[in-house]
Amino acid sequence: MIVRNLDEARKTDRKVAAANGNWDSTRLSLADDGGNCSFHITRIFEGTETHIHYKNHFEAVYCIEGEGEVETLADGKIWPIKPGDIYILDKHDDHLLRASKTMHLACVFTPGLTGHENHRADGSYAAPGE
Ligand code: 9YT
Repeated sequence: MIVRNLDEARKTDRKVAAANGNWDSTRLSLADDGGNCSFHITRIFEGTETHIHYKNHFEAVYCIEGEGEVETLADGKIWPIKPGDIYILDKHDDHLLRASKTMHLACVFTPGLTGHENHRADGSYAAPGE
């Protein structure tokens, strides 16, 4: 059994900030917990646009608070996101994430992140062992 608290975790290196200042992410559960997934609470800051392309991971993203949109680059489609919505990158979708009001998101990655991954120039995270 493992129990962690978001406010406590935010005071530790479980909280990772984007190099460009667009978001922070508190990684409440990581690969070393053994679940083949990781679970994060991410804040996407108001007025930002972030290019994301998780070539090596599956991600499901549930919106708790805030407002924004996802643009899938393969088809130019805009997906408005509000509290209660989940979006699932089932095709490793290359996309832009924009927040019009700071978004609080619960994110699950498979395979799980190991801890300090930050976006590379192509919007991806390294695969495990890379
Ligand atoms: C929604 C999204 O992927 N935002 C970027 C940060 C990521 N959720 C993470 O590393 O936790």
